[in-house]
Amino acid sequence: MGRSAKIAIVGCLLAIATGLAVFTAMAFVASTPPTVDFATGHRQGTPVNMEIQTVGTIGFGVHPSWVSYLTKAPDGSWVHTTLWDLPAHTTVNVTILQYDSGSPLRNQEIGQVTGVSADGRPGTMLLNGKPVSVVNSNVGNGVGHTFSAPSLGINVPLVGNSASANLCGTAPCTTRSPHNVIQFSFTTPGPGQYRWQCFVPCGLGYLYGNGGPMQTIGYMDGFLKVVA
Ligand SMILES: [Cu+2]
Repeated sequence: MGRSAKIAIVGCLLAIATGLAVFTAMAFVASTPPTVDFATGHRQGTPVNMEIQTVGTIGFGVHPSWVSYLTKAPDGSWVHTTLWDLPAHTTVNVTILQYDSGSPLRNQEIGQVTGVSADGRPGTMLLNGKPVSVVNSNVGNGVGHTFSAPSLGINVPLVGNSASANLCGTAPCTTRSPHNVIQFSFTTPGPGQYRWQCFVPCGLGYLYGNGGPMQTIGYMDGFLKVVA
């Protein structure tokens, strides 16, 4: 093989390697969900009002069959993400629209409401307007997901809808579909990154239900990015 042929082959290999590196980097950047900003422009002493939803199937993107959370941005649009910038030492009033079905919990402990309050009562959420402190998932429609932030002591069980109802299959869901409204408040700590996630093994089709969406930021886990 002549010298110029060798140079051409090396050049080709180098071009392929560079292409792969760029492709991998782009795929990584593109797969990181956006962060919804509730911190910029926040007036100190006022609460942050936040609306999120849980769906049984996201219905679009690379994993259309996966369960997911979505977040309503301050401009009113629904964003497929679980990452939020929040101001420190601030009351956050959360409304969760739960569009998924549920099942009995394997661990009854996560049927308890902890680390949040409703109507000034600690350890309480409002389920369709009624105060609830613990959910017995063995009756009714069970629990579909939880909103849990272990380092903040937060756990909120999200009661399911009847699986035989005509449940929403493509997000963002609207309140025309069957849903439960869960409301609670908590106070953000000082600046830092605080993991939150669902603790129901809801990753259907994955080992023990704990793979897939349970392991993927933007679906069943995310971060409270608390800023000063
Ligand atoms: Cu879940």
